[in-house]
Amino acid sequence: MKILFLNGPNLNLLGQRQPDIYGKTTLAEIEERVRSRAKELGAAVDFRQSNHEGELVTWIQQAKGQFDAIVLNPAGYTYTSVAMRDAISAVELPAIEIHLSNVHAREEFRKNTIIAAVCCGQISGFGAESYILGLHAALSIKLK
Ligand code: CA2
Repeated sequence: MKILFLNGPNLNLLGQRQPDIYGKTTLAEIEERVRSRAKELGAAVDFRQSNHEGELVTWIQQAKGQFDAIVLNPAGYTYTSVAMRDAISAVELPAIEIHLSNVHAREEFRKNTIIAAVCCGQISGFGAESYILGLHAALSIKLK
């Protein structure tokens, strides 16, 4: 079981700015936690971050045949990227949308994800643990 983790714009800043909203854990530390749990569960993970929409779209397209599922935190692109949404639809792999913060308890615009409709489900509000829950969700979908 191979799972692709994708992270959208500004998530490279995690742990350095706005710790009140996004926590003190860096993206590298989250990756380490995901890798460790995945190893225990017998899964392989690839963990990537980009600030560029096109690069994220290309990675989604290339996932076909390479990965069994995609777990993604689209960050700011959650609300704007028709291109990412179309790529997820086209690639026909199970995808899970994750967020560190509870996007439903914040500004109104953060409730309007355009990515969630092409995903199996959404995990939001558990901080770094959202990534581990995303890993579990991806594994449970494939075992169905
Ligand atoms: O809660 C999440 O995971 C978000 O996807 C994070 C996005 C935000 O636009 C979404 O509504 C919810 C923002 C990512 C920016 O990350 C930063 C990290 C540290 C400092 C500044 C931004």
